[in-house]
Amino acid sequence: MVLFYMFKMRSEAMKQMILIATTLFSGLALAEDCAMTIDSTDTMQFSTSEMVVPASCDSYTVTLKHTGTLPRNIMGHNWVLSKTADAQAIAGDGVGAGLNNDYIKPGDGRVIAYTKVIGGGEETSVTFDVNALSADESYQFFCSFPGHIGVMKGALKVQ
Ligand SMILES: [Cu+2]
Repeated sequence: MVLFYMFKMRSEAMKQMILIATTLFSGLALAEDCAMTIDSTDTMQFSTSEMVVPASCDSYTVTLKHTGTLPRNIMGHNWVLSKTADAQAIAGDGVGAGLNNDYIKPGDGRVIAYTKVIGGGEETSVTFDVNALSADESYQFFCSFPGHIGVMKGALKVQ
């Protein structure tokens, strides 16, 4: 009888533990879905050319890492989000704005979100409102460091 009790208690405890583990894991998975990390390199590359933002997220956080070693004034990168149709013009105006403005024209209303420009070994992040985006619109993410948008760009979808 005592043995049976012990067994029963152990299996109850095990059930509790599994329940807690499952709850923790699903909480983590939800948080992961509304955030993403993207790497950038000394060879002027982003680690992905497509990003998908779940429409179920209220906000979405992009963390940009620079895995290289070159300084931000030589091989700096940022992560900028806009409608695809606006990207080239934003990058063009960004050249004139300079590094002090992270190569983004101050107050540029076409920019949906952007990070500061970082150099090798650094990381930064930006959080934006997903409700302001539309699943029907074509969005592009890119780096506005002069000359980088040619290769450092990709599509961002909301779905
Ligand atoms: Cu860049």
